[in-house]
Amino acid sequence: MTSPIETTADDPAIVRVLADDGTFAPTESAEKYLPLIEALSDAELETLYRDMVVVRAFDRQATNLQRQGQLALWPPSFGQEAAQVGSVRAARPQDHFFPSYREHIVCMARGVDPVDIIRMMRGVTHGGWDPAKAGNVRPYTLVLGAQTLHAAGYGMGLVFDGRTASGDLTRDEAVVTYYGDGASTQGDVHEAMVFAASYRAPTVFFLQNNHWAISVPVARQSRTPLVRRGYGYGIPSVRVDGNDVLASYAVSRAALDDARSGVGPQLIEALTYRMGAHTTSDDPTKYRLSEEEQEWAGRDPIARMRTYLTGRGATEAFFAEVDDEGRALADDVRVRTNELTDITRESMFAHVYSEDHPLMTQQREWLDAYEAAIEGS
Ligand SMILES: Cc1ncc(C[n+]2csc(CCOP(=O)(O)OP(=O)(O)O)c2C)c(N)n1
Ligand SMILES: [Mg+2]
Repeated sequence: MTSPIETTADDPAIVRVLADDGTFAPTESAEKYLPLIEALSDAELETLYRDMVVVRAFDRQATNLQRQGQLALWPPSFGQEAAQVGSVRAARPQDHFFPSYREHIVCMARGVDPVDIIRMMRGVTHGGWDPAKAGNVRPYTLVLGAQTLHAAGYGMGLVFDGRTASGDLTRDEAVVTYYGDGASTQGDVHEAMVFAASYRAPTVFFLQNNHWAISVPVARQSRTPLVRRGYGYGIPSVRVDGNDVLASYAVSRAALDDARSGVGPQLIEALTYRMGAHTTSDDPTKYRLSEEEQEWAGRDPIARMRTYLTGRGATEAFFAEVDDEGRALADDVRVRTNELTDITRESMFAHVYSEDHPLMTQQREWLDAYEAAIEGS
């Protein structure tokens, strides 16, 4: 069966800079972005690679910790590193992030302690982190698409408060929100796009099309390329190879700067692939073919960037140092996860209302009685 998702001449061609094998081969649609890539220093290019390697090591460690019973659940970012790293490194310090639940490197690159992500997936925190101390990254949202409304609203607030579109790129604020191909069907996302467009909110809708919404393939829930969902709202929309970190960086940089300059919201559809399971509760061998997985393994974002950097003269010593850094971070995360203490029983009630509340008192009493009954039985 052919895919029902047919592109037409009206659709933007995919922006790609690195071919699957890592050679520098920009597509025609990538040409206008090349100056942004040429402006990157060697150190900045190395950071893009380093981020991808480090988060993959972290992600593998977290998956193992779940398997060892240390975490309730883990949503892997395996395979989606380039889309995420490119976009977060394209942002400016004053920007704001409204992630979904898989954007581990977005959090880490902005200063979130990876153990704070672990804490959430272990179920030993009621919060997450303080966005003001963590690069303006808001906590994860597991309710599909809800974060896009928060991001649209935050962008509207920036407009109302005059914190954007002054013409100063170093100060004007912008917002990025991440969501998936499955979430793109959610009503919330469409409402967010209506409001963001109407108010010219400086919000970038970063859609990671990883081709699967748990066991549902993207082809089943859309008859058109997802990038077109932006057109109906008058939102400039672009399709990028999400496994190409340079392309992801460049389109994100341009979209964010357009957004903060007063153009209004932007949509980026990053074509990538969820190389692992949806979460540790999922078994993808039940619903997808290994041929497909193999095909995407050939487009691994890390291998691609490594080949590119090697061609530019990066040494084996550099790659070994980055691998060591990944291992050290994974070790540190394991040690600190094993040291985490369980949440106190009292904190279940303490953080619901700012003051004592009769409902909480009632529930605490109920639990006391229940536990006493169990002990007595
Ligand atoms: C409103 C809502 N409906 C359903 C779910 C259950 N659910 C969790 S993840 C998921 C699939 C999401 O797929 P996608 O948006 O493509 O993101 P991905 O997991 O692939 O990153 C579903 C249906 C949910 N969390 N929230
Ligand atoms: Mg998906």
